[in-house]
Amino acid sequence: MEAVSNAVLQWPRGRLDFSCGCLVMGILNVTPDSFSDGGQFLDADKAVKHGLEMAGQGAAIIDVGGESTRPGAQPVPPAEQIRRVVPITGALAETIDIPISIDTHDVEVARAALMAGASILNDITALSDQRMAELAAQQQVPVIQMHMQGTPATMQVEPHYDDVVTEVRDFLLARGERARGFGIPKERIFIDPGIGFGKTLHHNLLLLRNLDKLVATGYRVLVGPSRKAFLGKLTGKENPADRLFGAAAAVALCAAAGVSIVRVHDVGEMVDVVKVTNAIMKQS
Ligand code: PMM
Repeated sequence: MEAVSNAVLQWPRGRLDFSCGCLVMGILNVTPDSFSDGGQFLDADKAVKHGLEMAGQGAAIIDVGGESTRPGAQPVPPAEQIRRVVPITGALAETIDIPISIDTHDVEVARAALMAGASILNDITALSDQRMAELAAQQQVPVIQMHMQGTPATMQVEPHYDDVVTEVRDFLLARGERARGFGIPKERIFIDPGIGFGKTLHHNLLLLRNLDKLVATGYRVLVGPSRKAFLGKLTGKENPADRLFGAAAAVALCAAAGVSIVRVHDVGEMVDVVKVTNAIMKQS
């Protein structure tokens, strides 16, 4: 399959340089209830400060979200998400020159965040609402399309696949084609296997073991293993904040497998992990 050839992704409102390998996206959850950092950044000043801190630590993108998607989470109305994310997105966009992505599947939230200065759409429903695809095409912004089985409210109730790697890859390929049909060029489409979204430990491990199959689609790949439950199951660390070294192992593997972006909480540490892995992978 034809790969995205150029190392620099440029669009009217942003730029990402993949020439050194994998880049780090820093997570900024403006929510009371995210599993890993819920409640920490609800205060706008604290959230902006944390965003600036992550940019200073070497994040290439800041991902702002106003709705928790942890297992069992209920949807947050768009107006409340907008209230949470727009001031922070605006303040960050004025101060830092790295792109800001908006983590939402609601088109009103996406539109408001783009107006405030975000320039990437991160949609865990892979543009299920076609107005999201139309918005991305019209605004000429990159999109992240993630795989999920079910919805956050139900996804961890007995997830089932006959062949998780093939099913996730085929879904993402189909969504990639669909997005291109809306006029979004291939180089602006990222695909994401959705670690922890309707997946058992075994499913997550198989997906991470077979990242080369996603990379081989020719789409750029994003992976979000940070602090997730599968790391707790493997290490016995119940507190998500204690899963740093587990996440580091997964992040190194992602970078070695040719993943373009890792979505993480612990930016400073993961930037080091990625720098070392990228350098090793570049040697010939
Ligand atoms: N994970 C979470 C939220 N948004 N977006 C993408 N593209 N990929 C992910 O894996 C992903 C996401 C849940 O984690 P969080 O509550 O720590 O943000």
